[in-house]
Amino acid sequence: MLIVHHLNNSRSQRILWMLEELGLEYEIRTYKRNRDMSAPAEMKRVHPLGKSPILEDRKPGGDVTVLVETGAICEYLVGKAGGRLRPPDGGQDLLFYRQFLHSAEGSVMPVLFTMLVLSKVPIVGRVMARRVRPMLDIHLDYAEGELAARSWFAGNEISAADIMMSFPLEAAQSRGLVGEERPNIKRWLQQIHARPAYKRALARGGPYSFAEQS
Ligand SMILES: N[C@@H](CCC(=O)N[C@@H](CS)C(=O)NCC(=O)O)C(=O)O
Repeated sequence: MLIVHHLNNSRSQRILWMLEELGLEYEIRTYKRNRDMSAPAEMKRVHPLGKSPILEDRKPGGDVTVLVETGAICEYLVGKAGGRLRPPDGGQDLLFYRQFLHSAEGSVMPVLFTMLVLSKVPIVGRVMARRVRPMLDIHLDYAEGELAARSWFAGNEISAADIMMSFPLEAAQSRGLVGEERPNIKRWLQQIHARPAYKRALARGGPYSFAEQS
């Protein structure tokens, strides 16, 4: 049995979407962010990091696997589903897949998170956030160019790389950073939001403010 420990308005939304795309059965344990946006202490009872997402895989014999890191969880689920949502071996699509699967959390999210934290600090923080903005623009412009070349991040089929990239690009859009100058990111966001599996994940996970603007 798969159990997703799901924090509202968080990265775990991607795991719900991934599970819906794969048609795997799962249960959700829902947690609500504290006023300062941190995760509640109960999440630390499941894993010492206490961050979202956490996936538990409770095996029939009683063994339990506990996984953290969205990308690692996505790869685990791809493996469980016999390689679905992953391009075939040997081609360029698989290289794109690995690159975007990792760059979502490894490159784009750190810059976005830095901007978010700085923008909450009056005066000096906002000035610093404006300095970080060009670093984010590099990533957004790159994503725009890649999505101009093909329908999805790793070729002409959706993959787990798209699911990973959804959170940073939705967060960028909700901050007004995906305007008319980035039509391909806009089109891609509309594509993901139109998917039945994405909608099912939203219905099961509860309110998710980043999905509202495409
Ligand atoms: N790189 C990690 C980041 C995990 C993470 O920071 N999750 C956020 C939710 S979006 C969280 O739990 N924040 C609350 C906290 O740190 O207390 C992943 O992708 O799983």
